[in-house]
Amino acid sequence: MNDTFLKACRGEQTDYTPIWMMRQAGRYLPEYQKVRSNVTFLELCKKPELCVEVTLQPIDLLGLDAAILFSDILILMEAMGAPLEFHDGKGPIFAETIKCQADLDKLIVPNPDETIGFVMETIRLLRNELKVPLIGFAGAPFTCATYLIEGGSSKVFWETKKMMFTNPTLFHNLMAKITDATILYLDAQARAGAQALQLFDSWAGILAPVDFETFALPYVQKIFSALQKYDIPLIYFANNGATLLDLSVTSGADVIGLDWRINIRDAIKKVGKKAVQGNIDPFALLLPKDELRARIGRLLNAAKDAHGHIFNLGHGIHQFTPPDQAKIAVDAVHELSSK
Ligand code: 1CP
Repeated sequence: MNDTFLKACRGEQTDYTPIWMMRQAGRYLPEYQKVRSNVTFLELCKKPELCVEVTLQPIDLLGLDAAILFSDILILMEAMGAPLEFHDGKGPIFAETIKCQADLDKLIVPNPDETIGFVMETIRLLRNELKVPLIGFAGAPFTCATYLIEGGSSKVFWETKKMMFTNPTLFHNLMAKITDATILYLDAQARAGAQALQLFDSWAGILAPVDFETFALPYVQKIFSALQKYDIPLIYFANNGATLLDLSVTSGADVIGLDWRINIRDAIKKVGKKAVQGNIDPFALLLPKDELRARIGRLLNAAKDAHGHIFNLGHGIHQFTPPDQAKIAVDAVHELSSK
């Protein structure tokens, strides 16, 4: 068992810097496209054998140090009772958005083992196969709430901010319900065998620090506090979160994910005795080999005083990234960091 990733999360010495990539299983891999050509995305998410197959694809192809469960943050929202569709090229659609307390009352806090047991089944199957640690995940409540309020992806988040500022009670009630569901869900993932848990807060960066502190952070803290009993690394990734870093450090996570917009050396000073995960620009994978390796070398050097560094991209790998370039990055991290 390669436990380099888990050691780095705990701030222990490692022989080299471990690497995994957000969204490492997915559309940039022809092997994923092949599986996906026979099923819709939601069908794929609900078939454990196929989820196992696509989770393993990048591990074997690229030689990564951790696997992330193949699923989606919105699977839990569907289990809460929000009808979900994925349209190719358009992303997720929730036809019934949350506009008032009556809409929210229709959502339930599901028992994950009963409603989305396929996720836990995927975890159990993966643990039999994997020789690297398995990361489970969920969306952070704020990010999940934006999809339920907007009805899908958004650029301006008008409806979300309108609810925050004109009906804060409703907004907090929604956040509390998603939080309760997320705690049960991540608890079930941990019991099924997830060896680390990450909260993806993809849209936290649209918030002013004061609003992040009021409307989003308390719910992240509640989730991490409920999961402390498992003694597995907890990772918080707030995308576009450089201006929220002082607050994110108080989230209760053991590992702070960093996007590429922040200098990792500056971030490490703020993070103190916690591990950091990140943070090369996903588009830097397009650099010519020598330049990519040099850039990775500089990043490793800049992170050398971290209390644990897990190399990652600053956000998900882009769907048009050549897999060979991702492999160059993995090899470079391993070679240039080995002691
Ligand atoms: O067409 C396809 O095959 C679907 C593309 C796809 C994939 C491969 C989607 C649709 N989701 C996923 C898998 C996925 N999603 C994983 C597991 C794969 C891995 O990491 O290896 C994970 C962790 C997620 C998490 C996720 N889903 C996030 C948070 C991370 C991030 O990238 O910010 C978000 C915001 C989603 C929502 C989502 N799922 C899919 C789409 C197109 C979207 C919308 C994104 C947006 O609003 O911009």
